[in-house]
Amino acid sequence: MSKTAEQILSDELLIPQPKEPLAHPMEGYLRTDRLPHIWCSTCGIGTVITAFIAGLQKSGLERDKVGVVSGIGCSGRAAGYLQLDSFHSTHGRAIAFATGVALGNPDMKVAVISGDGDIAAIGGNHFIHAARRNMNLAIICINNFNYAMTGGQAGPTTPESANASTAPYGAYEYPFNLPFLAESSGAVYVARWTSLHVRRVTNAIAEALVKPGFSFIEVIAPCPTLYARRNRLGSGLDLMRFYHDNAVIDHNADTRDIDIEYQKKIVVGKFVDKEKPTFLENKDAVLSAKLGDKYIPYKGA
Ligand SMILES: Cc1ncc(C[n+]2csc(CCOP(=O)(O)OP(=O)(O)O)c2C)c(N)n1
Ligand code: SF4
Ligand SMILES: [Mg+2]
Repeated sequence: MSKTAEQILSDELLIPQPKEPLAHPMEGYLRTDRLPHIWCSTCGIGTVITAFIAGLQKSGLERDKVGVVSGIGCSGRAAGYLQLDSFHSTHGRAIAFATGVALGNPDMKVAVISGDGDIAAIGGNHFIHAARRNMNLAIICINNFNYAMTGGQAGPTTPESANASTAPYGAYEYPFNLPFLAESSGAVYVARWTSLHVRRVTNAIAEALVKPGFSFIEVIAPCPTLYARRNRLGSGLDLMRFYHDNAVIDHNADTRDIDIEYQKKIVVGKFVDKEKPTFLENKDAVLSAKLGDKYIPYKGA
C-alpha cells in the first residue's frame, strides 16, 4: 500500500540500517558485486543514488513494483548499480524505454535516473511527449551542466558563458530551464534541488514514486572532473558550498522565472504538484465511453 504525500513528509529520513555489519550500508539495494563504482571523488551522482534508495524506502512501495531505467553517461550508470529491476538503456532513449516498461506493467512505478544530456538533448523529444501524455514515470535528471562522460562538451543546460570543451571561449547558446520545460509540457510534479539538499531530494523522490503520472525532479550536481575543473570552480565540495550559499528555496516561484545563470543564485523548490488523469486513465475513460462493454480495459502485457 503506498503512502500519502503527508506520511512521506512526516517520516524521518530512512537510510537503510543493516542489522549486522555488512560490506556496504546500502547492501541489498546496490549491486555490490559491481563496486567500486566509476564515479570520481566528490561527484554528485552518488548522493542522488543514496537519496533514491532512501526515497524508495520512504515511499513504502514494494521493491518488485519499482523499476529504474537510465540512458548513457556518468549519470546513466545509476541503474546498473541499483539492485532492482533496472535497465541501462541507450543514450537518449531512457524515457522511451521506461514508457514501454510502464505500459507493459501498469502496476509498476518506473523511475528514470539520467543526465541532462540524455534527458534534455538527444532524449528531449521523448521527454516532452511523455510529459504531454502524462505517462506514469518519475524522472530524476542529474544536471551537471555538461556531457561529462564524453569529455565535458556543452549541452542544453550549460549556462551561458560557462566554459566547456566545445565552448572554450564560453557557451553562447541559450540553455533550457528544465522545470519550465517539464511544467509547460504537462508534468504533474516538478521540483528542482541540488545534491546538497539530500533530505529534500529524498522526499521529492518518495513523492514522485507514489504520484500517478509524469513527475520531474532536477538535481543540480557537481561534476568536479570536467565542468568544475574547466571553469576553475574547485572540487565537488566547493560546489556544495556554492549551493549552500546560493540556492534559494521558493516553492511558489513561477517556473518561467527560474533560469540558471552562470554562478548566480539557483532557485530551488517544489514548483508543481497537481492532479491530472494519466495516459492509461484517459485511454480507458475515452474508449469505455465510446465502446461501452465492447472495450476491455488494458491491464498490461
Ligand atoms: C546515440 C549516441 N550518441 C552519442 C553518444 C555518446 N555519449 C555517451 S554519454 C553522452 C553524454 C552524456 O551526458 P549526460 O547525459 O549529461 O550525462 P553525464 O555524463 O553528464 O552524467 C554522449 C553524448 C552515445 N553513447 N550514443
Ligand atoms: S566525469 Fe564528472 S559526472 Fe562523470 S563521474 Fe567524474 S565528476 Fe562525475
Ligand atoms: Mg550531464
